[in-house]
Amino acid sequence: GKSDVSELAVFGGPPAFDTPLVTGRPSLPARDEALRRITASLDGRHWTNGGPLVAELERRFAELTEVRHCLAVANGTVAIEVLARALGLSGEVIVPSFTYVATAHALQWHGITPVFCDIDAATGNLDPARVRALITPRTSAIMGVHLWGRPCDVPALDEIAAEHGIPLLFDAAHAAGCRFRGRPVGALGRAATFSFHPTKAVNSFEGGAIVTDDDDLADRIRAMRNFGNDAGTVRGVGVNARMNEICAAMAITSLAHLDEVMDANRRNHVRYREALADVPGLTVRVPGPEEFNNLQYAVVELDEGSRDPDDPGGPRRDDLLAALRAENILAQTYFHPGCHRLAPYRDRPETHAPAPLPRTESLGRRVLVMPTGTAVRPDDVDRVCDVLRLAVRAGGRLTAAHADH
Ligand code: T4K
Repeated sequence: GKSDVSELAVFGGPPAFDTPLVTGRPSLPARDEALRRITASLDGRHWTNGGPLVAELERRFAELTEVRHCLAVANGTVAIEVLARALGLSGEVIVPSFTYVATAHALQWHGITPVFCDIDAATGNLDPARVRALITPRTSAIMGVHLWGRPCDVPALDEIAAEHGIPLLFDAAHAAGCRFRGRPVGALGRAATFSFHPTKAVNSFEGGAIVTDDDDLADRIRAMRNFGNDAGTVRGVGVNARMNEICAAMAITSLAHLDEVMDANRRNHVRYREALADVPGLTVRVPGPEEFNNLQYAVVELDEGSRDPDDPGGPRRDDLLAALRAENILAQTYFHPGCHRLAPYRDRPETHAPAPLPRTESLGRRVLVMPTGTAVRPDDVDRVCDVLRLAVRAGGRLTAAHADH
């Protein structure tokens, strides 16, 4: 690993990695097992429309999530869309701005206004006090995001939803395998949606799921993802939001090896924490006391002071990001600058004017989401941390250097 600031690629040294070390590289813990299931499906010639593998995936995921129903769909975005339609949501839904834009677009796509709510900086999740302040007669639901797998403050959000007689929903895209007070996060709220995108702990090329204990809601979702048709019973309008069998084969295999992926994530997370413990101004975000986190997101946070653009000495996130990328370390800045700053929301005051979002904006400027997963080895993590340590030590010189790039 690098040991002197002058070795940094941003100052002309050779990059730490010859090929890009990527945040989001999918884990593939059991390639041959996946291929066996895929081959069997090809030979079985039942490739979608309620095939045996989707049924098996739904059974396994419902069991893992300790819910009565799991409805597998094409991806985590359409999962939110179908859930919103099945619940008949309209008007406004309160969501965090500090999330991936899919959460907002899935609602906006159906004419529902996402009302962006600020977060509790300590958790990155919806701040219940801010949620309460944003409820209007047009609010039809609250959708929390278990951001980076960290469960929301469910009891507080539940109380607000109950007071107003509206459903509490969760976008649990990051949180497969995560638990809150011992319970799987999918069992919390009226319903939850998951993503099985390659960047997630459970992946299926493309895929998603909606989980709920509500029998009638499950029936409506089962029909709506299949043109309104639930095994011959037509229940009105629907679309094709189905998951195909090949994706189900991948999801089943990924789910069967989720513990291995979480173990690899944990090994890397421990390494990030140990290797960065002595680096001033950086903190590796850690799970809360009441949760089990799949650690699919390894998040390094710059302390508040260090983001001051006028502080010549302190490291700034964008400087560290440039230094990392010069080394072929493709850290991400999830989720900066926040959905409320993205088109079309930035030009639509009704989505965020009610309240400024200072904590969303502050956290978004101070986080680096680092490479992890089974494709990243602990000694890769050590080399990444050597670069971070030297980049922080370079301080203001880094700003000057990368400004030239
Ligand atoms: N709700 C939340 C809170 C979400 O975070 C997401 C998705 C959703 C809902 C919607 O679920 P899906 O409809 O996606 O199932 C990536 C993912 O595309 C996105 O699924 C994910 N959240 C988001 C947080 O991350 P980008 O814009 O960063 O994608 P991209 O193409 O830059 O990929 C990220 C990195 O991963 C790249 O550096 C390369 C690497 N990668 C990616 C893919 C797809 C691979 O190495 N192999 C791959 O196959 O959004």
